[in-house]
Amino acid sequence: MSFISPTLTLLAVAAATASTLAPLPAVAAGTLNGAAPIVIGHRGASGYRPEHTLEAYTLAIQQGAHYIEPDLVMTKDGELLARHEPMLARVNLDAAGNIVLVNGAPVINRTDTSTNVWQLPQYANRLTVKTLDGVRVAGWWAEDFTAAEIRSDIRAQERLRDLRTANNAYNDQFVIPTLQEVIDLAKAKSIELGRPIGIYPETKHPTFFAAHTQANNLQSMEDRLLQTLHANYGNTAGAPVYIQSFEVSNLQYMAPLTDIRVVQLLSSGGRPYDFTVAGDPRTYADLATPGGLDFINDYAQGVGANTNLMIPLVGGRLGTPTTLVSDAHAKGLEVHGWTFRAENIFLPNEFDSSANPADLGNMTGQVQAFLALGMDGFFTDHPDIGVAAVVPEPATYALMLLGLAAMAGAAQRRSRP
Ligand SMILES: [Ca+2]
Ligand SMILES: [Ca+2]
Repeated sequence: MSFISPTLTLLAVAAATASTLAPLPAVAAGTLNGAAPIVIGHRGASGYRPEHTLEAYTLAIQQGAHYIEPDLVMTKDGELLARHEPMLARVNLDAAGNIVLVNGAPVINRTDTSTNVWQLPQYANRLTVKTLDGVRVAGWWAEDFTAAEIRSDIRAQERLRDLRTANNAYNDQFVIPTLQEVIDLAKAKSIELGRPIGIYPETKHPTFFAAHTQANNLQSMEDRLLQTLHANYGNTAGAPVYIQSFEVSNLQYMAPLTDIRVVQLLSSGGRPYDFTVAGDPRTYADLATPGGLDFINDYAQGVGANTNLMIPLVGGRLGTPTTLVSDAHAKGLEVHGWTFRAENIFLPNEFDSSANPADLGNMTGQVQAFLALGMDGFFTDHPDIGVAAVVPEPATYALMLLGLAAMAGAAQRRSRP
């Protein structure tokens, strides 16, 4: 008969197990409203499926993402479609700005081509060079196609075709969804799973698309977005929706027209393109200062910050955290970080698992370094890893301890003669 009581044994097992788990304290308490951080499926579960497809969004939801993120571009007829860039496929330019031809054929850009349009002979003559936010870019452009053409003829391809090679197996199968289809998916899954699935739409290149809608007498991207969101969710701050943009003036335009939450994206370098056009010298770095956050607080409820603005990289590794999260919280602004990707090529080097850039490393460690600052949510290409990296809520821990008690009891019974 052992002197060690079953209760003590249980506690010892629980303590030993807990010490091997992620550190618990104060992470959730560090968020602005004390809630658990939200996991945003960045372009869907884009680590596993071609981005911005219903299949990628569905997988993100299955993996536990709280929000799914459609980037929005516009078609010739003013429809909002989910794509990362207006270019459905992009081709390379030479130094003089001319399309590179090899054996008479243009050469696709291997990180900015997300559909098969470049392989469709009927659209070969729509390859066009344009100026996008001040940069010459060649490709097939969403605004040069009707929504019907894109949906009937064009299919998604893996954008990172040389890194996420397994995802190429899904090429040429999935349609390019409309915003309404993304909303319909989120709503259907919310009912099916009994938990709210939000959407986090981004207006892509607002200045660029304002020129398109004005030239073609179309409803603006912003009016179309708000009309769609209000029709589906109502005009309410309680809608499971955040609207995001890298530009400022289109958020300032929308904010007084809606109660839906607005998030100002902050990049690690440069300035909002509408500031460039307007001659406003402020940079994203300026907007990330306390004074800049005061300015943002006039129209937004949060900031979507590049990870480098929270913890800069030093020699490829995480350096000393900035005060951005606490500064934003002091203004009442949420902070959502981007982008957490599990492949070694994207991870700070201390979290790499090997020298292979495509291997998955320790994204959990990276995420937890940012959660420790009180980050309120984050965009990730790997929602399954992101969800697991968020510290379990107390209720989950109670269940885990009950499970451990059962295991300890079973072990004791087995050890009896
Ligand atoms: Ca985005
Ligand atoms: Ca790395």
